[in-house]
Amino acid sequence: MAVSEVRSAPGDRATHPLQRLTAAEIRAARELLVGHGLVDERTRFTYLGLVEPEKDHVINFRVGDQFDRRVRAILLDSATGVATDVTVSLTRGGVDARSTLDPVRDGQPAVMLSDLELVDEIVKGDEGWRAAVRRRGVTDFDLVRPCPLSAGSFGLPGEEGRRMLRVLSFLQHRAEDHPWAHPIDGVVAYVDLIERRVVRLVDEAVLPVPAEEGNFDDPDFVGPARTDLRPIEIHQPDGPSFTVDGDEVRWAGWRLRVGFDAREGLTLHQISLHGRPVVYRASIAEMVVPYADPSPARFWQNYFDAGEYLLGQQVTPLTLGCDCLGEIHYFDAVLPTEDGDAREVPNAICMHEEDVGVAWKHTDLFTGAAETRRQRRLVVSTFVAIGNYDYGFFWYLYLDGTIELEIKATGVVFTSSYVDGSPYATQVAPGLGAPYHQHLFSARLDMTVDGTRNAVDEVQLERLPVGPANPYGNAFTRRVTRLRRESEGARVAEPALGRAWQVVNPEKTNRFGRPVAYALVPQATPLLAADPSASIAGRAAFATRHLWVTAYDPAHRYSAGDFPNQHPGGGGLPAYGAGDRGIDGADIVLWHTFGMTHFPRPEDWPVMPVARCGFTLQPVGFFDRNPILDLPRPGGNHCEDH
Ligand SMILES: [Cu+2]
Repeated sequence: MAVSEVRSAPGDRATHPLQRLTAAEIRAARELLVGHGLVDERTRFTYLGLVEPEKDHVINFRVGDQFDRRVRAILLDSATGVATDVTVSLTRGGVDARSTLDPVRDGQPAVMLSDLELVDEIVKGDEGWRAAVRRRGVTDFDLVRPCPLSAGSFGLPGEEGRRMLRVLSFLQHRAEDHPWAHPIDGVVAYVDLIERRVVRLVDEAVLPVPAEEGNFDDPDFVGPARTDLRPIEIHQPDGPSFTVDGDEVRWAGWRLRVGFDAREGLTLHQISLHGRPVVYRASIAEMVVPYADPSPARFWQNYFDAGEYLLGQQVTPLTLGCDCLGEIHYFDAVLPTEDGDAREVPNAICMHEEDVGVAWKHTDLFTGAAETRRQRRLVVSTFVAIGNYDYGFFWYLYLDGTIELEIKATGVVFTSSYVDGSPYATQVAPGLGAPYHQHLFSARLDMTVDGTRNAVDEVQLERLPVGPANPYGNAFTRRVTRLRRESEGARVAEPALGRAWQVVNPEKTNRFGRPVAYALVPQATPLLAADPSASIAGRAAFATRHLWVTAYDPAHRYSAGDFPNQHPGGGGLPAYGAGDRGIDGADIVLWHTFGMTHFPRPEDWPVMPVARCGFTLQPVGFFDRNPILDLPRPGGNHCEDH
């Protein structure tokens, strides 16, 4: 294979195979697609991203080695609705793969940012919708905010093969009034985005539009700011302890690469500690927000925020002193536009180190020793704003080898009119409801614990029965079960037994002759609540198990499949595991479902205090002893004599 400079980007050539796409490369990809007759003025880029080279190639990469820069683009013909999935090589200037989506079998490309304007135009031009909204006392349509909501797949008559959205609308009292306070409930427009018309109007219960405003950013609404909080300032007089070279970060023995994708948002790559690999690639591969209310106006509400709304495209710039405190390093994000151009989001990723209290401590009864060491973590974070909600993705690397992902959910809850006694919503303001829902995330953890040959042991508490070997009934032990095939790798957490999953390397042992391991410790939060027969149970099958383990396949990237938008179901997990491949001593990927089942509280209105969920990866016999004995005694003001 001939390898040359990246076309139209000389001097801007990537120096690592996982380096994030530059604006020049995105534009070069567009030119290449135009040159091959795949793009014209009707074409919309619903996705464009780096195709990562083979894992072996990346792991064995040495500075100066040549590599192929490849890009995947999902193109939509806005006039016909025909979608094309193309992979091109910027290096070789050729089209490597190209296929047309079958909208019935394959699903639809993601919802686009421009669909917000499109649905506004379509519903406001529809006489039926205007009449239904008027019946609810709304006459100034300029103050109505229709929302482009993903349609799902329910086998409803006339919907097959259409590219659709369902539209619920909200009212503003004026331009700066937050519309979420005023849902225009009972009216749903089912919109065909290609024919650009309302194909069906649900005009159900006529409910009053809640009137009370919820303007958390208006001093007149919230009252004067409190004055009892004195400043907290973070100083690192000698600067932070990390170094950054392009996308590569080193901190306290850790080394990793930061990535950013239009769909997954923040990704971490080649995470290693003291030169020993732990995770090859970590990302949020999917997330879904299913709602509980079976009423005609909202039974269909299930949003795949990654696969349908593209987490990365919704990233927001971060501000020093507000979003991030201390000595910050920012990474900008470069994203494709719908025209195939590039746009930059400044300060999209924030990185800093944090003191997080005591790392270890002991005051000894006999020796009089009194020792304390302090813990720190490296924080790599990003925030996305998807309609009403905001999500923060916070990856933490700790000195002791722990890796943690914490998701912070905030923003504004989705709202409805509140009907007294509703079993599906909380009243948060007069006549205003916040419907029950779940936020279910799927982390894809491509593990490389001391190498690519890994296996998974399920470990949990086992109580032992009273008997000759346990006469006093106190005995308990640790049960270890090796998961040998993909069918055995689909597991549910068992919090009462402390069930966790250890990724072991059977070829690498610690000083006790035991395989080194990293454990996935789940929070064991509720799984998908919908009935197994529900449409969403097939479309978000990943959310019916806390753990899936699959044999590595570079094409297996997304927990609900490549195109969850309007997909009929069965994509992603468990289809990836249908071959029931061996996972014992193989290159494996862990997929972990976690999240929040949200029964909103009155305190979640009008803007929701951050709610958290996540998981940890913890070394288990990866080291031979406490790996942070070498932390220095704290200096400065921390630990003075009393
Ligand atoms: Cu919520």
